[in-house]
Amino acid sequence: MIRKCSFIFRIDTMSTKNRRYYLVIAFSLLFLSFFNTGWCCPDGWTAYRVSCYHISRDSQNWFNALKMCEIHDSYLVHIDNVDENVFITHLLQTSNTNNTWLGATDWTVEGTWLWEPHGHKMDYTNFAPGQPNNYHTQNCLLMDAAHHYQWNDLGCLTSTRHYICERGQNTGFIIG
Ligand SMILES: [Ca+2]
Ligand SMILES: [Ca+2]
Repeated sequence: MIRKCSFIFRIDTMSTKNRRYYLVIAFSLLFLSFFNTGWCCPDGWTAYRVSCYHISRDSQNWFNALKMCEIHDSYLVHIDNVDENVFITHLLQTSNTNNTWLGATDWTVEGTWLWEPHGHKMDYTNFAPGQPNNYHTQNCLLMDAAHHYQWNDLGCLTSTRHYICERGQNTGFIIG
């Protein structure tokens, strides 16, 4: 279910000049809500900056996690900067989730990590000391409490973990 957002304007009590002024503001806000940040996430998703995040209740291998996020109109989470990394860490801690798949692999070139599924360059990293180590061929990315919520590479198919899906805000924005 999509959360509904509403606001009230009492334009009937305004002068013509003020009415015009407030209508310009209202339409500007409406425009920004569609093309910028928006204000709402669907039920069960947590808003942070321009995105909504959902921690899975199930555990899957990395590929199934990627697919499940796609089915739900989202993608396996990308962490683009330290602020988002702190937010995701806090999300895990407050939900008592020990670890989560992140949406990156070095499947194409060993040691070159990209955000999937479109292969976006990884500008920010937070690997734990000694990781990634590609132990017995590890090509998928995990954030893990056992590594103080830093990142570790893990086998994509041989491990099942919780996962976080990310989607942009605005989807399903309704005024009423
Ligand atoms: Ca690897
Ligand atoms: Ca590893």
